Amino acid sequence: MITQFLGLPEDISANGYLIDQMLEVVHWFMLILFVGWTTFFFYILWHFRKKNNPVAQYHGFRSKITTHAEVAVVIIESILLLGFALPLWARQVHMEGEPGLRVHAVAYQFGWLFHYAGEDGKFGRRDPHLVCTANPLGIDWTDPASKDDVVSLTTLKVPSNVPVEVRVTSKDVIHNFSAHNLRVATDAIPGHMNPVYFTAIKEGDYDLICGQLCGAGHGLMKGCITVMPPAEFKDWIKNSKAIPPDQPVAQLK
Ligand SMILES: [Cu+2]
Repeated sequence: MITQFLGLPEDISANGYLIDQMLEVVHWFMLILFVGWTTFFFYILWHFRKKNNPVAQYHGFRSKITTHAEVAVVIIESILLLGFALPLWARQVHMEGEPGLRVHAVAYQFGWLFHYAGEDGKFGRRDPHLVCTANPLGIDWTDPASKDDVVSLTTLKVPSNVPVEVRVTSKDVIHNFSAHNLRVATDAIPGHMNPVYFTAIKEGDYDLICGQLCGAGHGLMKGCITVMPPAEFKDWIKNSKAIPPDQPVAQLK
């Protein structure tokens, strides 16, 4: 219901409903708080109206009850945060077991690059010194593990119904990997690998956007997530080995 009301994009992730449920609970909770506080506000306006209180009281409200209430709120909120919210968050951000597919997503001004380990499941070494136009990820082609690596520009291809881990990083400034249909988002920070986990359950093409205002071309950072049948994905990986540049590029030191 809340997805329709808020205009959220279609959920195509196995766990996305948990995010939607949380959004729904938070919105209902906020509505209850809004009605409660508004009612209280008008009650106070009416209760302390001038006609009933011709002389102002300078000593104010004298009772310990407000202090007790504030302490109680702090204790309850601490229990909610430390006892429930943080353990639940920790469970959300750690995937149990190995993912079926691991991809590196590298954001740059202004676009997305995706690095797949290929059939051997091993990522080739990447070195910032090797980055050039023909080798935007700086893959070391002398590393045997890089021989079958696959690089995809703009489009992140993933198999359906397979747990995927995307390790997100950036080549320049802070970007944000925002895949709304998968209900995941994380910052792309230079020098960091931030993981997101999802299992896409519906095949098709979906939007990937940058969720951080990262420069003049921020609006151009629209990528695509293609969810495809696992067999088709396997074929694509097999037939899409990245081509090393013809001329060996001098290593800058
Ligand atoms: Cu960006």
